[in-house]
Amino acid sequence: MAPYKIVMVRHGESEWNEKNLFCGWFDALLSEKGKQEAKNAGVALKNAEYKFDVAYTSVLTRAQNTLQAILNEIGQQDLETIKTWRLNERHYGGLTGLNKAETAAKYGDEQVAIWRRSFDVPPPPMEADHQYYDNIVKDPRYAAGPAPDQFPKYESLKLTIERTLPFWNETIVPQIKAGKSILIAAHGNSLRGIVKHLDQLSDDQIMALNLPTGIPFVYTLDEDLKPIKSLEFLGDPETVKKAMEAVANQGKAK
Ligand code: DG2
Repeated sequence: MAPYKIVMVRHGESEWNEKNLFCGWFDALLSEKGKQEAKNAGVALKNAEYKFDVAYTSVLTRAQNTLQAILNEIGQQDLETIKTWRLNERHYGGLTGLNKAETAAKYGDEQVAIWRRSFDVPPPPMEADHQYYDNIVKDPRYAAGPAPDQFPKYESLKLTIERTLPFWNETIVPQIKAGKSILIAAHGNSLRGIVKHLDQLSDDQIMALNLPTGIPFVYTLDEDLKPIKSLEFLGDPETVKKAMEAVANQGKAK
């Protein structure tokens, strides 16, 4: 049945992306621009005549609403959808809620680049007195997991991959191999983890990848799930390039 195709998309711009705040597991909603980006993602998939058998998303509203907007556009409103915390954004720990540019002004561009893009240096932990600690830890959507003793207080990309990949391997891969057409709507860093795995990128190479909001991308995979084509965006290359640069620049002091 190979080659297989799988489509992924980072959610549209969130209200916290718009304000340039570290978001992580905080449940920010889509901004007006983000809603439009999600709709546009659906139009791009419709124009490319995509239909899906199953969709996967995180338990966070910005990813779910992006997925729903896409499904509405392609006429698959009722598509089977599996939601899991394992596709959540990486947990930004004590940085959650801080402005990225202001944090760079305080700690330096280099330190913020390490927090945002290093493979295994985590952000500082979210302590129990953090403004958003209860909001996240006591959220009933996490009753089904992660277990309290495994509930993250922070995550590096490495730690994010350690909880995303089991879901990829155990749930998504069998569906790909069964020939199912799959759409994943998730987050900048949970998707960077999947890209790193698929393309076997080194810990250094993955640092340079910044995924834009709301632009779907396609992987074409051989029978061993090795990429034949990687990261093919359904968008104008110049727009994609500018959107990626804009994401990279969010962590720089203005
Ligand atoms: C962003 C990613 O996550 O931030 O948590 O602030 O994809 O859910 O908007 P998303 C956040 P960066 O790692 O790009 O700073």
